[in-house]
Amino acid sequence: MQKILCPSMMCADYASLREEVVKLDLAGADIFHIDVMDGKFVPNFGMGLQDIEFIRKNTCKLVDAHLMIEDPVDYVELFSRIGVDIIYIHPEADKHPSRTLQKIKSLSKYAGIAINPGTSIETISELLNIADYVLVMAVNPGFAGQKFIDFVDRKIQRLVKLKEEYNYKLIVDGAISCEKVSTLSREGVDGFVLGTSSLFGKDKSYKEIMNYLRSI
Ligand code: S6P
Ligand code: MG
Repeated sequence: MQKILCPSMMCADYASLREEVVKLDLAGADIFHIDVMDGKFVPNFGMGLQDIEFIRKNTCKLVDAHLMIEDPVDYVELFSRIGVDIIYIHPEADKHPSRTLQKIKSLSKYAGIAINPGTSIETISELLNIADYVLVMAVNPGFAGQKFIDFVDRKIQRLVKLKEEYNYKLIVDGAISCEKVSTLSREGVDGFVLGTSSLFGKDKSYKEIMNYLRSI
């Protein structure tokens, strides 16, 4: 199975963002992952609309927006307008997540749910009926460079099984090392958000790292 590799752009070097996007694109990135935070749903801020527009202009690959914001329904049109292809919302941050997912689909975008380590499958299972992508958080959202929370493994295994019934792509976000890519892809996870644990700030080029990740 071909792995879906998603560089986390908040970990990129902003001093040379255009070169970063081009290098990642040529290295084989599948989806540019953009973390959007409002300082309320998570205790951090980032990334902005200008960042997204800039990245969108410099690649033809898919771009996602991981909305770590409260009441995402108010903003999905805006993110759709600036050219994002996949919009992830946190059901924990939305009073009517199924309505928001339907709205994303009505804008001809892929609808995704991002679920926190402390969120159980039971509380979001109905949303699997309409989600194109499920983003499992292996860290509490808000920051790069954290440790993988081991109890999430069980939830990942259960979500792998449920894919057959609901037909979504399963992506894991947070503390994804090369070892995690290897074990989780063997278990049936489709894709990975790559940040400081595997891709950025290393001695090897993006191409070498992504080629290696595809080979394992
Ligand atoms: C976390 C965010 C993630 C991080 C990514 C960083 O709030 O949603 O997308 O950017 O996890 O990767 P790493 O390897 O530094 O944890
Ligand atoms: Mg993310």
